[in-house]
Amino acid sequence: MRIDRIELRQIQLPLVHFFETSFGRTTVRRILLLRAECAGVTGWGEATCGESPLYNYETPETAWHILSDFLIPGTLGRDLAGPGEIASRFKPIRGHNMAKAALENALWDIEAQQKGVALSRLIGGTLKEIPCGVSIGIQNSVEELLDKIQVELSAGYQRIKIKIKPGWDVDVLERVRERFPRIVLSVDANSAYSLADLDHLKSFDRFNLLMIEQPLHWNDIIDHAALQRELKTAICLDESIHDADDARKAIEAGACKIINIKLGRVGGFTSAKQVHDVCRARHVPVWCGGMLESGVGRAHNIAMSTLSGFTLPGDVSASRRYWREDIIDPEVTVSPNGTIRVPQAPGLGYTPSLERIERAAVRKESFA
Ligand code: OSB
Ligand code: MG
Repeated sequence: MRIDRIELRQIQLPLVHFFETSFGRTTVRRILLLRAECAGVTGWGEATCGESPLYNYETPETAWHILSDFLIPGTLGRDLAGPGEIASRFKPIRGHNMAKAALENALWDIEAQQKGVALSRLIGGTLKEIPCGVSIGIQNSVEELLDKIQVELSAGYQRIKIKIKPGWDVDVLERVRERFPRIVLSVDANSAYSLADLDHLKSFDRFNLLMIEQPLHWNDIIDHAALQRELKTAICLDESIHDADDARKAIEAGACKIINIKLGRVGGFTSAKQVHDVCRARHVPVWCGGMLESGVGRAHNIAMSTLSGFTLPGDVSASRRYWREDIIDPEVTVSPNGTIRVPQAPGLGYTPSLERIERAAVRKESFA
């Protein structure tokens, strides 16, 4: 495989509803899209960075820099054995996994089209339909949160995850459990607590949560292991897991019982499959996390979610929850049972609309 041309675009897309976590509120997404050409076949990738370096240190601007100054020059015109070679070739570049994933995942899209198979099948996925949950941000009031949960349950979603932070946690959970005593419910703290909050976090056990996601420091494994020893509720790690080795160490240390796999955070499909395999061998369930992706990243997440270890509903949900109009055709829809049917056409199985992408673009550069 030899890549002839790569284009980077930064697009700006307003969310239909703001999304708030313990680290802040997002109203407009700025997303870096990568388009690669290989002998007439086009593949797409998305860098899933936040607008500010709060979830991790990457932003659309750091990804642009790493891609345009290092990853793209190291890729164009070279003979590559396949998309997996991107991961090994750029291993010496430390971190910047979301930039790496944008490039590698576009090459997987190309290879799937060249082989005439669905991307899900190319990466070894078997599920034809994936179970879906939703991630609901911090709201202006508990009433608004309860209304939103009701809307998503009525749409069929199989699991509700709510964002929490100190001051928006136990009182909110009391009200949620009072109204919805039996729903499958998770919380995500995005690192808003420390071990000093141990007794407070232990009090969450009474809410019968499926998991508590990333309660402690964004790079920590050790303190999470100490916390997991004290909690009945399963800890799920998100921010702390960057590759398969992190997953192995976290599981061996007892830092979590579940792992959230995000393609961007771990650097693309090659690394994500390795994380999946480490977890599967140790009987640790995984699920696919989201980063408020556009349709391109969402399509990659759907393919990822078809691997057999993805036994829990992911944060992969319908396009309309995020965008007035998504940038792919058709948009992603969710069935009344809270599932997404996995496309079987070659490649992504969704077609990015170059016209809508160009309309949303605020920056563009081509490399050949
Ligand atoms: O921690 O899972 C997270 C969004 C932005 C940054 C971090 C996270 C999230 C989500 C949203 O939870 C999931 C989605 O709906 O895409
Ligand atoms: Mg998370």
